Amino acid sequence: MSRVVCFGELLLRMSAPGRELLLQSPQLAVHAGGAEANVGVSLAHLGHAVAAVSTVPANPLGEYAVGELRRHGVDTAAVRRTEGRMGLYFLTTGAVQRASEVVYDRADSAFANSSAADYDWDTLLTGADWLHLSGVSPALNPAMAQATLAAARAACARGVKVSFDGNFRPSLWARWQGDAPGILRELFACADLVFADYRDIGVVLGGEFGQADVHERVDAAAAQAFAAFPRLQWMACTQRTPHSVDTHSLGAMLIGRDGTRAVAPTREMIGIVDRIGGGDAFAAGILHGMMRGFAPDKIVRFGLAAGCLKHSIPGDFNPVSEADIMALTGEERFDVRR
Ligand code: KDG
Repeated sequence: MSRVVCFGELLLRMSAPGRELLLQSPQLAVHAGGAEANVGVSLAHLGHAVAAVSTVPANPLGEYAVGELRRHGVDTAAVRRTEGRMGLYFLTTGAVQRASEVVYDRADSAFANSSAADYDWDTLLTGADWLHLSGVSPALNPAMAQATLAAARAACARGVKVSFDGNFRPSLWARWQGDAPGILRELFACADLVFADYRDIGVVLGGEFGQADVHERVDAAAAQAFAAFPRLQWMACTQRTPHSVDTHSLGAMLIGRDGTRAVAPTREMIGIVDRIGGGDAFAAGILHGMMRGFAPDKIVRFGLAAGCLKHSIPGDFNPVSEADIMALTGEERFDVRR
């Protein structure tokens, strides 16, 4: 069992029922989420000691989100309560001829209004093996960019490994015209493991990776990332090819600075129920495989199976066990309707 600290915003997801348009009928389903929290919940179900570091409003919405994390085994003692509002997002699930849509309503949330001075990393990182961060928090505003950098630097300085999921959200960066490449570069520089594909590396380092086969583009991006960031040891990513609104194929790669190159066979996913949080479930699966000392091939197959399993579960969380995921690692076709 490892000790993992996840720093990021807890959000509430408000989704239209089934395939309805948003507010087509006066009902919304509520789920707790947030990219880093999703990773934390998965890791807690996989047997790790996970602590969430965040800020929520001192009101029933904030308490609901914290309660959901606690219910899934995450330590929430370091979640601050302040004045302010809860970050929300509204989801309309896609259907034939219509893509899914996310509307953020999170500006000026209690978390977004917190700052580096609110988090004492000396205490928060005591005993931690890993700190997990994502590109969502620094995209919120300049203070959160600094707070995320402070967390990453504190972990680096204390020998705590940093896992960073690029999670590039152009709409959030655009709101304050933040220097996404500059800030993400500083975060990548602190990371031991990044979840990023060639498009993310293109944002961070500039440059194109041509029209080559997707695996070759990832190889080229990884080579560039390892050259630019001496601390970085691992880069992991999925490759998704959509076929329809509820069918796609998903593959994954794990590349190491030491020349390791593990590719998980592509899975055909049929009857997708909910793909939000699939990337977070993948990230948790990769982290779990690393913490358990699996061989690289097994790590990437496990990560991909974890991500695929999430597609069968409504909500942002993937509350499944190692055995649930292991049961899928041999399957290349994953029909969630079975
Ligand atoms: O990765 C899933 C997240 O997208 C979801 O939980 C909400 O954190 C979120 C975000 O910023 O979109």
